[in-house]
Amino acid sequence: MLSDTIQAALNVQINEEIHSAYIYLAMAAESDRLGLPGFTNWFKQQYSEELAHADRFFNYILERGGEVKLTAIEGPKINNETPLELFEKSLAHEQHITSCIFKLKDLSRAESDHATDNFLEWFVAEQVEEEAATRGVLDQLKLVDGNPSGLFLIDRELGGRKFDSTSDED
Ligand code: OFO
Repeated sequence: MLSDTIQAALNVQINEEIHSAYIYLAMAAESDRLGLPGFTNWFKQQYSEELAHADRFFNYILERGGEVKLTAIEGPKINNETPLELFEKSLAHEQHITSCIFKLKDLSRAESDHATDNFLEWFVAEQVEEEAATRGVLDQLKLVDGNPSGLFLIDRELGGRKFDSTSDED
């Protein structure tokens, strides 16, 4: 049985994950506007991954006999960004999500909810991966410094990303 406090916090995280998906979907559209199909693909894969994260929280709440309470999703604030800005914002956003996960961890420990604490372990590891992948692309973008040939090569590389929903499982 989930406490009301933990249940509310997990529901907030469903909103955070769908909000993340929404942000990456906006970034995919922005990349398409920039004529970068590989970036568009990368953000679309990221969008799918975030929806899978939301699903994990959804399923966990139900598994614990809790109640899912969905709330309004804030609109993404993406407008006329450069590729570099898109990845700077992505990294800042992932760092925000990491802090959300850490706060949830602290809360589950404070409430002695060992099951939730254990459930969140997957997300702790996932956030390390998400930040590293995003930082990797950001570093490459800084290196090419807007050079069109460099951007072309990065775009080609990002076009190869494919989200594997089965690898998102335990
Ligand atoms: Fe990007 O990890 Fe979920 O939000």
